[in-house]
Amino acid sequence: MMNNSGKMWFLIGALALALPFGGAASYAADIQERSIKLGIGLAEDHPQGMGIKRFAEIVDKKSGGKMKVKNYFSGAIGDDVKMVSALQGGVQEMTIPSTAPLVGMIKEFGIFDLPFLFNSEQEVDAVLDGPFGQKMLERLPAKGLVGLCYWENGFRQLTNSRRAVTKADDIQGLKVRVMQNPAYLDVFNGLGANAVPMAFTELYTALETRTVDGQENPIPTIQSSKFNEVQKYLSLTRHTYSPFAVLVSKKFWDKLSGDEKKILQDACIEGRDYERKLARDGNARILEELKNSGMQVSEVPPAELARMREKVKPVVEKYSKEFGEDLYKELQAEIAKARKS
Ligand code: KDG
Repeated sequence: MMNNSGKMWFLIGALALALPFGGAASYAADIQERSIKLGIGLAEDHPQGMGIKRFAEIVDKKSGGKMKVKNYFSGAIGDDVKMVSALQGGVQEMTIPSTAPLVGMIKEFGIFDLPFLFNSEQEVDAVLDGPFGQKMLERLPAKGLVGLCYWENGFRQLTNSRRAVTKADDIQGLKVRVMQNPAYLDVFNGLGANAVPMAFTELYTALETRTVDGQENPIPTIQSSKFNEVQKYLSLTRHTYSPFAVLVSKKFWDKLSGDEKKILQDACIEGRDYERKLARDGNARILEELKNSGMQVSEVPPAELARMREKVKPVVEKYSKEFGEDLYKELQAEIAKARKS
């Protein structure tokens, strides 16, 4: 039978072992066996795919192996809209959609879909990880969801199979797939395209069969979804920054202890920093690989980007009113603050 001093050294030993990995010991013992179904629409080799693998490792380590995250990639358990409603129904625990499809539930999230808002990732991080981004996440519990933090989808670029787009007018008449989101529809119709709303899981086939001429997504998605196989032209428009929202089912969240919630919250932040770095470090390399794979990559001159901005001004005015002038002004103020810093 171990005497007291023996017990004391055993405890210190256990703590010393656990602490470097931010192990379970650092999260008191209020952790139960949990299985967490996490589904995404993107592929395993996308920064988001690699991010959720890292997220699962972190949760496993911090919970001493009790909280198990089971990952599903490439829309295996549904598209964004389907998975979000699965969370609301409590039949799935987590998903990480772009914020764009969330506007069907909370229209104010559309504020992130307005074009040409951000000039840099630094501005994005300051706004999303700051009070404005947090305030937006606080709108989710009323819809049966809990938003932990934002990961990076990225600045969106236009691709198509018909012609190089180097001028604003080159977009005229192109049939372009957009996310199921009214602002994206109006923006691309405003640019002269024929915008077609469609779930991400249907996009590759629609491009391959030429049901649509083009689409717009960040560079890591163009590669991991192999759009270069069915799209010849890539134009670096950076027209909209698209965030991912890391979501948890509120039905599941409300069952968790404070320690379990903290594990998921901390893992979201660590996973975020890992995923953003992967996405940003990868952009230049992937662009070279897309060029080498036969894609014709075009820069769009600042004067032509300014013409595109001008063309979508009425759309920005319409939606800034719809989402709320105060909210829009607050966002502009946060961006201006970040731009100065
Ligand atoms: O499920 C994948 C989507 O979340 C993400 O790729 C969204 O950017 C997106 C798109 O174009 O649908």
